Amino acid sequence: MEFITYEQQEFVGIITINRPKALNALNSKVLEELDATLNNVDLDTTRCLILTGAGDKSFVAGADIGEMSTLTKAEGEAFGKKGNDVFRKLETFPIPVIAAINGFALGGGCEIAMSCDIRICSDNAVFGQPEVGLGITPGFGGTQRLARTVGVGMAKQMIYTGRNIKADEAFRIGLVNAVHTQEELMDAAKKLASIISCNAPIAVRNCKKAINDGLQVDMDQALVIEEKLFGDCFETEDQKAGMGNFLEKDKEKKLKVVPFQNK
Ligand code: DAK
Repeated sequence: MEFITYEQQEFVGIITINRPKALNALNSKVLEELDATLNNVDLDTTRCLILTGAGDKSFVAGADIGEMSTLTKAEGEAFGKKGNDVFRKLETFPIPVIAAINGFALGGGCEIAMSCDIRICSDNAVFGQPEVGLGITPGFGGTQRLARTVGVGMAKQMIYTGRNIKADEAFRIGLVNAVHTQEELMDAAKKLASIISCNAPIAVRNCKKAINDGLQVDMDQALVIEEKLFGDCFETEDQKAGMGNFLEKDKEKKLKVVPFQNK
């Protein structure tokens, strides 16, 4: 692939958007390659993904403004759909995805980060939805996901003003879970991914689905979703081993309940 690299480290897959000369801006090719990369993740051997950008300056500086500038209405719609489809694929991907945000996360960059389950960033990270300054609205889910992530008031302020915020403010408003130095960011992401990967994969997947699906409906329906996914864990090797180890008071095993089945 030209713009995406994929690396597997034990149960963790690391996807890097690799277009540093354009600050990893998302053109059609990047979106297509990202889609293909997700399609090729081996879900039998991968329990968590990390998404990051190449270089030390930018995670993703948005959709490619050069490519977008000449689009017709129909082409703009097709480009928007391509982005929305791949962002939604990330959001609903069966296993957790951690965004390791190593610099600019503007426009589509902020939006792709919000499609991930967990966001951590480096101290030089900058977030924003500058689209109104370009004469467009956030088009890859920004108006929806930012409001759900940081609350309506703060999302409206960021989107209407187009003002960028730095890492410390992103942390304060809950856009990211943690801020690390640039040097420490990837190790922190890998550590988090590794902790997640040591837990029962079926349970982790079902938690992601329960949280995501439950947020779309009212509480009564949400609890039904939770019940189903809770029930789904029973009779799995994970559940038998996890509870069995506890009852046997096998502390060694309790800390590391392996091997888990992955499906
Ligand atoms: N697109 C294309 N190229 C970009 C880019 C971008 N978004 N951001 C940076 N680059 C390129 C620059 O053109 C430059 O290329 P060369 O001139 O070297 O060839 C190179 O990356 C380095 O950038 P700078 O020289 O500008 O670097 P600085 O450190 O001075 O500034 C910056 C960094 C991030 C502050 C600045 O590059 C910047 O403001 N970039 C644009 C950020 C931005 O506005 N991002 C939001 C894009 S709009 C849609 C769906 C989604 C979207 C739209 C429609 N539909 C549903 C249709 C999404 C829209 C967006 O994301």
